[in-house]
Amino acid sequence: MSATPESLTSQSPAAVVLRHDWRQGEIEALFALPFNDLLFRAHTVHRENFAPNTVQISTLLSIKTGACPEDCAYCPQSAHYNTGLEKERLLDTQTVLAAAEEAQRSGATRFCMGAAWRKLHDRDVPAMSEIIAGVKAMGLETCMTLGMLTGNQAQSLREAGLDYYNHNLDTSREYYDEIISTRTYEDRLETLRHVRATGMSVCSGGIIGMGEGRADRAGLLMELANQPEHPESVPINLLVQVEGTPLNGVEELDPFEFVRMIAVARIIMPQSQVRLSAGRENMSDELQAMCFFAGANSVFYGEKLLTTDNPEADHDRDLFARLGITAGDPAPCAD
Ligand code: SAM
Ligand code: DTB
Ligand code: SF4
Repeated sequence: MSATPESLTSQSPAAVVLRHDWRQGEIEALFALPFNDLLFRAHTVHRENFAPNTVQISTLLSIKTGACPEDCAYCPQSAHYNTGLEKERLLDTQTVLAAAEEAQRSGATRFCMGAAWRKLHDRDVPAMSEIIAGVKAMGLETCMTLGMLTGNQAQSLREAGLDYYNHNLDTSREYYDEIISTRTYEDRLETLRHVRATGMSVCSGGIIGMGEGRADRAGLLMELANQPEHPESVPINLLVQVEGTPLNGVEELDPFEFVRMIAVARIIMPQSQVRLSAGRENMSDELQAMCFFAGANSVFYGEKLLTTDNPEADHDRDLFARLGITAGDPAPCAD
């Protein structure tokens, strides 16, 4: 396969080939395209694979907040940094179910629950299973992010009804050590393999705007696309800078580079949901519209992410209306 961008994706939906052998240079060549060319290509791929005006909405809830033993340099929940965050114990099932009901009433179709844990402990599996079963019974899709999982734990969560497990690679292999020292890249890949082995859907992406270079952004996407199967959901987070974390004050990313990241993700993982994730609070409506054009078809919806702010639900409803976007499940087009 040549490294010229023209040869990288197929032209018609029937012939879409999901590649798992991307090379760094090919992905960097996509990033380097003139902006309009890149957007045109990404949007074409988007239309070939998804209804172009449908965006899936997920609502997040932090079910266990703060005091995390990991040292992720971006994270307000790490016990290594003083961010003034109020820690909370694991929420009880009824509190989580009440929040899920509220999310469903405001239109979310997936409920994502996050815990500030390095890894899931076996003692917490029954509580997680009870929560999953309760949320699932409401007719919502379920997603959890609880840190590292063993194979048996992944299987238990799957049996309880978990649809998605979120576990991010966060950045490129090369830049990773600048960001986290308490968990390896290989640890993350291992958890993803355990999740995949159960048949659950994988949600995995990363964060940009952490001072990394374009090669790292390309490297992250290459790792994601070169998994044996593409993650069904790929969250692209823009760093939310939080006072007290080591990354607070890092140079801000050029907004067009964020759009490029979405576009390249769309081209190389044509049938994955690409989620415009954290960081929307600092994005203009116009920038978000550009991300939807470039292939983003999922967002986090509701006033809060895990611990930081997200746009008001009313604002998002209004933005969707102005753009003619409908909230719904952008299942890959069959034809
Ligand atoms: N503790 C678990 C773990 O890290 O595996 C799950 C929760 S953790 C908060 C989930 C993800 O949130 C992280 O992998 C990271 O990608 C994202 N995240 C955390 N802090 C962020 C920030 N300040 N800006 C953008 N994304 C962030
Ligand atoms: C993901 O990729 N982004 C979400 C979700 N998965 C769990 C979390 C964003 C967290 C932003 C910082 C915070 O609110 O604490
Ligand atoms: Fe802990 Fe997850 Fe935050 Fe890392 S990202 S410090 S593992 S809560």
